[in-house]
Parts: sequence; C-alpha cells; structure tokens
Amino acid sequence: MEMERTFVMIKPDGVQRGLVGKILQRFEDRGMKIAGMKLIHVTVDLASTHYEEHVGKPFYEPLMKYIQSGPVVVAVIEAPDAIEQVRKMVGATDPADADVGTIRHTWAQDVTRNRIHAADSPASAEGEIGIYFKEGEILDYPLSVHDWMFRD
Ligand code: IDP
Ligand code: MG
Repeated sequence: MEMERTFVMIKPDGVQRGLVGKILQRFEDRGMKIAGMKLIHVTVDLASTHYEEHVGKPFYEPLMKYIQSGPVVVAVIEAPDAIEQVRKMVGATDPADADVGTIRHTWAQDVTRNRIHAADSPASAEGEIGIYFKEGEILDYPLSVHDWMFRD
C-alpha cells in the first residue's frame, strides 16, 4: 500500500481545551502513523508563510492573531491517501457546515476558531511540512499494525 504524508495542526483553542489527545486518537484509531509531532508557538514568520494564500482576505488578520495566541501541536500523519482522508475527518472549514462526527463538528462552533488545520493538497502538505519540520524531525519507522491492516 502506498503511503502518503499530510500536515495537521491542533490550533491554540484545541490545545487550551485539552483536545490534543482526543484529536490525535482519531488518527491513531484509523491506524494512521504519527511520523512527526511537536508542541510549538507559531511565530509571525511561520504564520505569514503558512497563511500566505489568505493575505488580503477579511479573516486574515484575526486568523494571524488567533494562530499565534498560544501553543499549537503540529504533526505529520502518514497513511494511504492521508491528505484526503484527514481532510474528511477534519470536516468543512465552518463547523456549522461540517458533517456530524467530524473533528470540527464535534468540537468547534466558530469558523475562525475551528480547532484544527489540515493540508488540502499534495503541494500544501509538502510545503507545510517543510515550514514546520526540519530534516530529522520526521521519523521513518515501521508501525506494526500496518502489516496487519494492509496485507494482501
Ligand atoms: P481550511 O482550514 O478548511 O483549509 P481555509 O479556507 O484554508 O480553510 O482557511 C484557513 C483558516 O482561516 C480556517 O481554518 C479558519 O480558521 C479561517 N477562516 C477561513 N474562512 C474564514 C471565514 O470566512 N471567516 C473567518 N475565518 C475563516
Ligand atoms: Mg486551508
């Protein structure tokens, strides 16, 4: 089975609400591998690179302030079709539109403070992993459950 890597960030409100374990548990429950993970404070430089595509939009300034307002957990999640699968688990940008059972529907109410970020394409996954992780911080290791999940 071909593996793919995606980038996720549990945003400051997710950390403050004590949701780090619960959110990561969902990825682990699906047998996805955590290939990298750390708790960081997003600097203005990191935030402006990450959210470059949103410069000039009405929510840009509040988004920049929000993402720097407390520690976040950044992680690299590895699985077959990880980018699309994780986006589905995260749900629509506005939690009000997110499908029942998704992370945003379960734990968020506000379109800005929507708990979690996930890369939306192979290009953004690669770019965002590069913004937040240095070489050596992403680990290559066998996850034994994958032998059982993806055999044959
Ligand atoms: P995504 O996180 O679902 O990929 P994007 O359009 O990339 O959504 O927007 C990035 C982030 O900016 C969102 O997760 C949310 O925090 C915030 N945001 C997006 N659209 C709005 C909006 O219309 N009002 C307020 N905040 C928004
Ligand atoms: Mg996005």
